[in-house]
Amino acid sequence: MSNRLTQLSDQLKEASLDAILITRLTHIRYLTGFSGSAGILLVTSAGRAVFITDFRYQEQIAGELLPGVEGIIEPAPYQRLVADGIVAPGMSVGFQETYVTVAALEGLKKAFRRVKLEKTGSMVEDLTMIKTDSEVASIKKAADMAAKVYKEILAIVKPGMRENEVAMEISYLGKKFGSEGDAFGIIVASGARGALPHGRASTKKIRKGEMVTLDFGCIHNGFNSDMTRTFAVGKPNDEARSIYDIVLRSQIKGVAAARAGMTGKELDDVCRDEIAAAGYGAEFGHGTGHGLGIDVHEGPGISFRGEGQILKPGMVVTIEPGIYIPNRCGVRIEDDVVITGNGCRVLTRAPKDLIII
Ligand SMILES: [Mn+2]
Repeated sequence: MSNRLTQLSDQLKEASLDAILITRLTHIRYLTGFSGSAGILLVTSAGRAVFITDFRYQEQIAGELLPGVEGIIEPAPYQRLVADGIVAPGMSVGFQETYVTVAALEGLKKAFRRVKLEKTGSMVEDLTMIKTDSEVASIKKAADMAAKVYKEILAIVKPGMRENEVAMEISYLGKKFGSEGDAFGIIVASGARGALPHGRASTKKIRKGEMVTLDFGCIHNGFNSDMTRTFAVGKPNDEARSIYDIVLRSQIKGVAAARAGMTGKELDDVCRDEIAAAGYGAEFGHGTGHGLGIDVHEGPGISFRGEGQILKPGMVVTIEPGIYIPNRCGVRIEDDVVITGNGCRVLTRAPKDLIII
């Protein structure tokens, strides 16, 4: 049985639960190795891990499931757990209320009669937040792929190209360099669209003199990277250049400050204070960053709400301040970093000084 499953069983005992039902696919992959897109996992406090999926994955589970995980092919997984006596009346079984739909919960209640269903909060997330060295290595690999994509894309973007054409090139290059796919919908926001923090690539053409913000990530072993860079196509105007310098200073300060023991809010303050001091506090309306791993957005939150989120060694977080001027332009710079014993190590190895192509 893997270390993670053992830790989860221990947490179940602490929470006085007999088992936990895991339905979030990224968590299932994390705990079992299964990379397919359907299945449920039941982990018991006694250390049993039962994964149930359907016929389509019969061959796949033989190759993928980690040692100690039992694989079952069954179209009615909840009924099967009851029929096999793995879930029985009187047991308390946890479920992931953040990801279970109302309809799924109703089905679960019907199948698990006289079973006490309990919410589990962030039980699995608390495990995934602290990365092992090999998990950090996977994120680093995904970050290296993204950095390589960025280097190549700078030679491809030309005035007149559409944002979604740039997004397609990013996606293609990522896969060429070994990525399992796009970590999320690629953001390409040029000119005035740069003021949209999550401006998905559109059909807008990139024009000379505009700033372009790219936000994308690669995937390795199910672990994501997430990077943002803003560059200029031809000489940018003074305003764009000036907010670039402020965001860069803020981002560099954040990376220099990040360390174990500080809260997400304290790290957010470091970046936010720099931008506010330059007079753009109101134009930085989002958090400074987020945890990163099997999900693109995980704990801890690096934001004004992150008071209770304490940074610990092994956490991987993003540091991504930005300034957005409505109808004119925007700049964001984002690195992935791993929190270490005495600071942090930057995983995103790509230039941050303003590049003008
Ligand atoms: Mn991000």
